[in-house]
Amino acid sequence: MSNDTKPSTYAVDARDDVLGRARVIDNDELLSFYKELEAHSANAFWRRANEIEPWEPETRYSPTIWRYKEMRPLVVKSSELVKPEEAGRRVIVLVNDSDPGRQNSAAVGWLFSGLQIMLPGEITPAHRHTASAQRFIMEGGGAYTVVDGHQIELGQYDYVLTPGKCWHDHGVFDHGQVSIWQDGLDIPLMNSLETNFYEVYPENIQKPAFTTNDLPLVYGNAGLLPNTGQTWDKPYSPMMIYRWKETQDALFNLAKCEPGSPYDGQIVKFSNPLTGGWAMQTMGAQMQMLAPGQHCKAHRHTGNVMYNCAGGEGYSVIGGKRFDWQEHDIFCVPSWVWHEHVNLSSSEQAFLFTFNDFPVMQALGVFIEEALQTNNGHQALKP
Ligand code: GTQ
Repeated sequence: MSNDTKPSTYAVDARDDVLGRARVIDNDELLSFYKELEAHSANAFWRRANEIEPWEPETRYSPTIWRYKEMRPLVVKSSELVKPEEAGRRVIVLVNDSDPGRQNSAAVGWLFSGLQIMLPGEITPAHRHTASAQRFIMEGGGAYTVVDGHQIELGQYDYVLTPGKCWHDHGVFDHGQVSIWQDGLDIPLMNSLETNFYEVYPENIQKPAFTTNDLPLVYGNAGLLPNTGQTWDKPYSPMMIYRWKETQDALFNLAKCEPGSPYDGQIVKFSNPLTGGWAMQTMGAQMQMLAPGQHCKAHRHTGNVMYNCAGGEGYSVIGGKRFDWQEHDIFCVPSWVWHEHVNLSSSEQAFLFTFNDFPVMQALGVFIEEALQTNNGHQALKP
């Protein structure tokens, strides 16, 4: 990890004492050479080489859990203190304390996440940005989003897209209920790439321009695509929303036929029905189901993941530490950290919704995965 104040400039790891790693022993002559370089906005590579090129990914993010019983009252409180029209979006951001600069507000890696609450009759003003967004509906009813003029109704445990550059606004109908969802955005990635633009819509909200729910009605019918000259040329899924009932049915159907993944149990990816790929370009999402009593094996991979428990109770061992979770709890697994999941119930399934930055890793050819080989595939718990 980079740290400019560290006096030693090389080799902290015994593995670095080999040809091909930086092993220069500083002397007075070198130290004054470094000063000379600094005066020219330059540095000697070997002073930082072993940090800049770690043996394996070194995440700066900590595994973190945000428990709903603690978060929900805070989210509700935000709805008493500010209006969404004042806040732009009334969102409580999930912050990873180990992100030192926090300039990107990352919950983990390239992923921003927050909890958004909407009361009956409220709206979030229409806007758009380069960053892509997705939402996992945690509670409520009678809520909707409008994406580029397509109005979509939101139900509990639905997964809904707001691809980058699309106009969007949300609301809850007067007859609806208090609605809370988890937002996930690629803001940290877009800001790091210095590509994030933001625009407000000329009116407070978009007028729905199509039949309500038209996109899922047209494109969301399990393998049945319109053959009526419809052409969809956007780089994201035309379905726009994935309903909980279909997602859950898919997992139960899968479980009738397949043993599932040793690391994830039964797992489905929310995919673009036209391509079979992820639903959006920069972020992916999945739903997994752990069988009663299932204790998965540990693996690790590049890419970052936010979890949201959509039913059941269990725990995950992440980087050797145990995190107990129940419905609505949110936690993260940073890049290249060992993790394994356990369903604590002997009679009920456990469901974990996840979103990730895997599409970026895969597009760049740097999605790397490894299974734990020792201890029968389970981590030793750290005290
Ligand atoms: O509505 O796209 O949680 O722009 C934070 C920033 C949601 C959104 C958030 C956003 C959005």
